[in-house]
Amino acid sequence: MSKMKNTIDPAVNYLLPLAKKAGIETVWDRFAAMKPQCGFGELGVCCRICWKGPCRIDPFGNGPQRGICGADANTIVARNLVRMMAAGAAAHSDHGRHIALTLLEVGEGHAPAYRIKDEQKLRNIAEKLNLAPAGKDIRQVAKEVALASLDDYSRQKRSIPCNWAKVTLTAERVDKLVDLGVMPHNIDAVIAEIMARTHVGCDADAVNVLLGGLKGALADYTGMCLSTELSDVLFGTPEPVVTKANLGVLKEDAVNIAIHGHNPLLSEIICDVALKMNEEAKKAGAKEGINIVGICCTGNEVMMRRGIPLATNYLSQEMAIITGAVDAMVVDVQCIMPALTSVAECFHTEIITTMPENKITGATHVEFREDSAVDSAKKIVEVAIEAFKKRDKRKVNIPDYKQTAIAGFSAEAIVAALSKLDAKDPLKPLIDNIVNGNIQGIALFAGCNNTKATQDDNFITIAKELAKNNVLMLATGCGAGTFAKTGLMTQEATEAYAGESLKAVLTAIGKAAGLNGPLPLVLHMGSCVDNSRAVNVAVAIANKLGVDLDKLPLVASAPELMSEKAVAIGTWAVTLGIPTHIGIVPQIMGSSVVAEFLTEKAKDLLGGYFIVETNPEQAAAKLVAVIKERRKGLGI
Ligand code: NFS
Ligand code: SF4
Repeated sequence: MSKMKNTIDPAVNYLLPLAKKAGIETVWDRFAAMKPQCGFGELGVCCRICWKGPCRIDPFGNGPQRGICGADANTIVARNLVRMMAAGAAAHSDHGRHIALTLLEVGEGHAPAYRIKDEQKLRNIAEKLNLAPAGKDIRQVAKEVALASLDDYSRQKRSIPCNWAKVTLTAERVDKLVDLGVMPHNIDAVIAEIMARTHVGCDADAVNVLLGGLKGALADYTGMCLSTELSDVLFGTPEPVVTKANLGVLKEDAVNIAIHGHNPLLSEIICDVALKMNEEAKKAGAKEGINIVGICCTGNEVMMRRGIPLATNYLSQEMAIITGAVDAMVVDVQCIMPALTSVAECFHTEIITTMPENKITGATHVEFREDSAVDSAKKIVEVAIEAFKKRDKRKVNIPDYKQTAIAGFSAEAIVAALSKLDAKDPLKPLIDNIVNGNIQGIALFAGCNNTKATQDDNFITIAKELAKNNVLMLATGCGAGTFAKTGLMTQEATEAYAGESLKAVLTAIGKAAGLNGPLPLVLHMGSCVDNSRAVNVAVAIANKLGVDLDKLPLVASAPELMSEKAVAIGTWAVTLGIPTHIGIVPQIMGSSVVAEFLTEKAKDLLGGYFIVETNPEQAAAKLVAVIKERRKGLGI
């Protein structure tokens, strides 16, 4: 059997042999050392929920079929899975809570580093949340919106749905979710409920456990939705911006600061502060001053809002350090490999942790607090400049690979572009083109990279195939990183890969919007929490067509997913009625009940369902078939 390639990223392929020569271990070495991975774990049939265990179910039927307490494979698999959803929801919604609390501080006048950048958006949100903002002072509106968002973390009445879930979905979907008993009333309570019901000796009915998981996934949606929208209020709603992506964005003559993680509260301030500290960097010998680059979702956030170039996505984060040119890598929360500090030991690079609840042994910790954000940011930039002075020029190997990427397609930006074609009814041109078949459907690419797949390959293969089939594509998270690095977020990619009718529509919109050519082939919608932006667009289309989300020719794909957050996102997408492809075999196959529920029964119950397909060509074919089926259902 031929060995699977690690990656198709040329910058990574340039650096990997150098890492090997220098004896630096990377994620791919550790993956190889981990093989074969545990078969019980792969199937999800290993239980460590209590200390009578670990228990594992024999998938071949010869050994134990029940754990010591009597839990069977279905219970064990379901419990393991929904605990992942709870963790994903916790991660996203904790991020959301920080943003909402900061907005509250701004409203109360206590957070001098932050301000309301998009007042109109804040008022629109207040309107949506029925807070009657007209005539109110903007700080008062900020306070009320923040409190209404924080209510989604504290409401005790189970019969009242979360504000953000209720106001951002179609009415029909809200009713369905309430009827099914999966509408969250309180993000934190729902996460706690999942932990409680999966404690030893509680919920043992796999389908009931899964329904609890769906509620958790919707809590995840709620948290990310408020996180995205309130981030726009504080930092601005993204608009199209041209920038670059891949490791070639690092500069030999600059202090390179990589910002990595997820929460824009810190990275935004670092960007502001760095601009003012350019002279200090130059004094230290960096002719080009300070060069900020992004990694993972922090990278997406600052790319969307500021055009900061993206260095790389999840699986190649170590590679940024291996260039020898990163002076500081500043991390906050989520998707930060603990390996970074060991790689950094071989270089001068400072790994700077910033969150009290996210430290890494061997890193420098500079605590970040919203009330002293500017001081923390200054300290971080100073550490980077000091590190730059210690950089060993002989170890610098910046791969000469970077691509142009157009980012910044918030729902508002898409509507603004469309309104150039029809100012009164901006969605009309899009819907007309979906109805007449010029656009066959819409696909949202999301999620991570995973060592189990060749990095970036699934995304690119599927996207090129969908493009040929005239599918409009959106992307977030590390998937967006892939497309940015590979040049698919360009006008040239549209010319090269889009089917004729898709190309014509993208060209008409692009030209009307003053882009002097088509929109890019894949529209960059932002970080993973920004998946809610795609829901905004879908809900607007559904409402205009007078149908629910599960009727739209809309699909999602996370071809290289790995994180608990991605599991939560995929599950809410399904719960909202969206057929969702995953390209990695999920750790649920040890339970027929769970596998069947998620890939088949969910379709009757919710309209959405999971499609598991590891082969990208076949995945693309399946997604195209689903889109055709949905079109047929709509009679178009
Ligand atoms: Ni999403 Fe972003 Fe990337 Fe996956 Fe991690 S960075 S939040 S979880 S790996 S896409
Ligand atoms: Fe084993 Fe049951 Fe304990 Fe799980 S909860 S470890 S199946 S005894």
